[in-house]
Amino acid sequence: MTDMRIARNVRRWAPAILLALALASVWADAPWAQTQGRVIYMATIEPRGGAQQDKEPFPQTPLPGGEGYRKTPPDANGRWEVVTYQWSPGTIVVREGETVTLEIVGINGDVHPSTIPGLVNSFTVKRGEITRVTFTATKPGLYPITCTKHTPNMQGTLVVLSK
Ligand SMILES: [Cu+2]
Repeated sequence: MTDMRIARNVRRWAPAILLALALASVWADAPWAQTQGRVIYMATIEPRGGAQQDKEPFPQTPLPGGEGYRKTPPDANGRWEVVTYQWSPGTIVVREGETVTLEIVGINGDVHPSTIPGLVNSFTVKRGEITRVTFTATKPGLYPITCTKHTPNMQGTLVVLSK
């Protein structure tokens, strides 16, 4: 090949190659490229409550240990609060043999190191990010979806229905 012919070939194919690269990068970021099977959308949430000390005295009974519950005594204005962390939804249902992707967005709590024993070894959900967990539910039963930081109660239930 002469230099002229090489130059002509580059000019001929460059637009098609650039277009293919652009499409590949778009497809790689698309949600359907990163999920398999049915997608179940979840979030980490933080229900919060509280009251004024003069209307509703601060309950002195301690909550169970771990980071799953937090109760703050009355502040300078007499307001006390209680918070916890949860999966939303707390119960998800899949069929035996079904492949699903949990797409979890971190809303509350900076980080949630988590596991679904027997199905998913470990995954981490961070605030402001999406975590996708794909698995095939091979065996019917009830599986806890456990955050190992917000113990004892940040635990959901995965129900695998038998065929
Ligand atoms: Cu957590």
